[in-house]
Amino acid sequence: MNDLDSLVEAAQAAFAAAATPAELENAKARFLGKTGRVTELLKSLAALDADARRARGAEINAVKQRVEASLQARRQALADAELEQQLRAQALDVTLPGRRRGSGGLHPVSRTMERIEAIFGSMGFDVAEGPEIENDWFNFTALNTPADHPARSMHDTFYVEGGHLLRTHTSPMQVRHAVQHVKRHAGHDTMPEIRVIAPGRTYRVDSDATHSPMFHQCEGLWIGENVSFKDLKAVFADFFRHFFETDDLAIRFRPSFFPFTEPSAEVDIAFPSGPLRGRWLEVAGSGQVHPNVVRNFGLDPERWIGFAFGMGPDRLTMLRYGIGDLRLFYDNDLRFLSQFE
Ligand code: 2NL
Repeated sequence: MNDLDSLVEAAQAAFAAAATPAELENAKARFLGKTGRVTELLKSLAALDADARRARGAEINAVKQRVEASLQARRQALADAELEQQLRAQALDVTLPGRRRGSGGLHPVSRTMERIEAIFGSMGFDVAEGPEIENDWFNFTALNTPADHPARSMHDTFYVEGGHLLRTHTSPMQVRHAVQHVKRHAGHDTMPEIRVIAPGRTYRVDSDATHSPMFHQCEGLWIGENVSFKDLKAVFADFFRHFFETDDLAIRFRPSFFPFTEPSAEVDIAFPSGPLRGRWLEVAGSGQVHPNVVRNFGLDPERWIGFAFGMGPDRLTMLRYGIGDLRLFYDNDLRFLSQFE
């Protein structure tokens, strides 16, 4: 191999060793720059006579062209690699599955509320919803609550500005519904029965494993000209059998007291089998609507009579799913909530 061939090989090796465009340009300077090895060869032609210069000049030019071609090839290779690398970095895998939003689910208490509304709806009850901030008349006075009743105290009820309060039960909504119903049919000989439930949020100053300052209630009211306790018992039997999805269930009424009903009764149910077998569970309060309350609806208590009840959807949810601590409903822990999706 002559000195010119080995020069070409040295250039090719140097270009091949250059890993970046900057390294390649440095390598180029060593061969084709002002003091580069090819340039020095060309300068050496000056010392030759005309014939020798022509012959040697042609050889060196051929070398120069091979070195330049090698340089150009390496530049192209580095540019191609750079582009390839960029494309790889920006690559989009269109076959990957999309990132979906989780489907989520209803809160267990919301599921209970929907079930309650559907079951009572099938028995002809309207659903009345309304304000959580109430006044004293709708929350207490209309419901025959004495002026000095402890429930009215600030220890039990959250009071807000302007003498308003956070409703302590959903009964005020039933009073609103009844008053409107009576007004709508005023001046007629007959009035359709009032048959309504009022589900929703309620508030009391109370907080432990079985009480939350915000909780849910569903009240019911049925007023007609011939509505009695036997209807109340039938409604409850129907409701709880549907709600717990079993006919195997006993119901009992225990005498009790509420200002808004007379007589009043606590409602217990018991399952003869299953995990809750044999225990009487308190599930609702109820009673015949007090004549004073019927009068506050704008009706004559001598003609209109009926019953009302109140139950706690939070507690019904705990019984249905076997949940031991009410606070789980309000911690918003997805490990708990996602079990109901
Ligand atoms: C309970 C007690 C009860 C009522 C609620 C009521 C509503 C109107 C008129 C008369 Cl508009 N009464 N509601 C009656 C008896 C009991 O609930 O222990 N709830 C969980």
